[in-house]
Amino acid sequence: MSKIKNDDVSLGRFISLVLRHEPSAAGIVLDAEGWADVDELIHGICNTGRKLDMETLERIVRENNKQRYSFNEDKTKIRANQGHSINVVINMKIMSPPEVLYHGTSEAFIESIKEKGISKMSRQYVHLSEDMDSAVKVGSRHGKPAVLVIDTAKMSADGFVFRISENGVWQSDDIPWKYVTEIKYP
Ligand code: HQG
Repeated sequence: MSKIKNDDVSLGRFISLVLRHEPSAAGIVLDAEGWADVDELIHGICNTGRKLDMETLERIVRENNKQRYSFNEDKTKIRANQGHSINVVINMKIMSPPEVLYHGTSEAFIESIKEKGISKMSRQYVHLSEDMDSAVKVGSRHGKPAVLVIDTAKMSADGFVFRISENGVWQSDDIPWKYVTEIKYP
């Protein structure tokens, strides 16, 4: 695979911001299912002083390390696969999860999580991964990482529903502490 360019990474971050949290940063609006018009997105991003054309956007979508974005079939629309804080409906598949899933967080948040459970905070769902490494990476974004193991089998038995995004990130409603075990990350 070709090496991902620095510019693509920084453009990708901005595209995530626009498609998940703040479409107005590129002067655009999303439809109810989170889709942006591709021409509008490209023009909007160029208007911020950044350089973006269709070829670059296609490369960013194709090579993104977490496959964060999807085009519609004729590539006239684009959206983020998950991670939204704004009120759009992505319609992710409801699926039965593995016996356990992992949530990466910061050690600094543990006391509060013990008290209140794992909360969605500003996003639509709590994000969970199938492997511990991803959880460590996600947690490291917030400081010294802590990994929480979620007893998804018990949650499912208790009626909780789990969704999985197009790019394989599990999504849950708020998780009470009784389903959680902390792994101290060295
Ligand atoms: C924590 C990345 C205090 C929660 C990743 C997390 C992910 C609490 C932080 C995606 C709490 C919210 C999402 C409570 C939860 N008290 N803190 N009661 N409940 N928290 O960024 O999961 O690379 O909104 O543990 O892959 O870190 O951007 O969520 O630490 O899927 O594509 O509050 O972001 O994806 O932080 O990350 P975030 P997250 P991308």
